[in-house]
Amino acid sequence: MATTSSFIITVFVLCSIEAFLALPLANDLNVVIDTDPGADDAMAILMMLSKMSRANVVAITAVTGNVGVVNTTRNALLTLQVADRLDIPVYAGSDRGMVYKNKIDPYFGYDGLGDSFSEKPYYDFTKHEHAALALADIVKKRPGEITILCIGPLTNIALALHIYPRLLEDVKEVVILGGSYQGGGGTRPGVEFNTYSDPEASAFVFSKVPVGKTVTVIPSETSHQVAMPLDWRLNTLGKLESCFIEFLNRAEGVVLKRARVWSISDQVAAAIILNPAIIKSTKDAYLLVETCGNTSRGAVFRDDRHKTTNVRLITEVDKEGIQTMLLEYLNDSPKECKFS
Ligand SMILES: [Ca+2]
Repeated sequence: MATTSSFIITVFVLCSIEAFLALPLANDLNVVIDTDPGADDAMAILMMLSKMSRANVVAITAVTGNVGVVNTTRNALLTLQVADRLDIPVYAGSDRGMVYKNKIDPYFGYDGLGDSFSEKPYYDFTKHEHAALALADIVKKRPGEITILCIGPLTNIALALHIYPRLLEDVKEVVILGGSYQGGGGTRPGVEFNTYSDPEASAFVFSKVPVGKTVTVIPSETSHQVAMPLDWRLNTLGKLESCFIEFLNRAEGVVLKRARVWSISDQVAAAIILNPAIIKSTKDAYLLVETCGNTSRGAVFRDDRHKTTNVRLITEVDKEGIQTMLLEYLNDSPKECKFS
């Protein structure tokens, strides 16, 4: 009898373990990527779409940033094509900032992907829902389930907040690549590119974070800490036999020719979502965004006297951990390279 009971218990335990292991891990991380590709965005998107990834990418919403929204939308589609994931819906968003027209920066080339791809997937801008509407709709239908990865200016997020004011209450998490909190900047002294591109949008989003909740922010000081040797990008990561890398080597071509170190940013935001264990330190803070001023427009200020906090700043990440992730995630691409 004791043997029979032990057998039943053993079978029960094994079944429970098997059921636990069989849990659909992909479904615990449902992500909308709001993005302005941009070669660094393309790399972040491919990390999210790698077979190594635990994320289920629900949609991509494109915004004007690195280049205009016509290019960022088509670049998002081309990136999905490379990953063989054109099943993921793409929505084009704003072609300008909340108040002013963005200043485009051809850092990654005039088309955002090194001006090196002859074909890009077709997108009919007249037939698709606006990105802000799509964002509001997705979050509204799945309260508490959606993580938004924001790796461009926050125009679409601010517009979605206007349409659906409960957006930040109903998301699971928002991860924002943007701002600098110690004068780091990059675009101007103390001013980071994404907040510089649409300061009114960033100011609005930070001001609407519900009390008791925070959004996660990777400031430029943190991504600057993990800049990598150019030789590592060219001769280690760049030599992987992977369609992702073949695509990214061309997309980053303009930058890699002139760079002294390999700067990464959007990739850090993707990495902390995929593997939070690489976060080494954080600081809760209350952030404000300057929307005026000849030199300070787009600067972010930390208000230490404020009684509540609105952001969780990621202040340090594991550089070697990110290098390992880049090598593993970007090596895991489809066999057929679908770009020309
Ligand atoms: Ca970006």
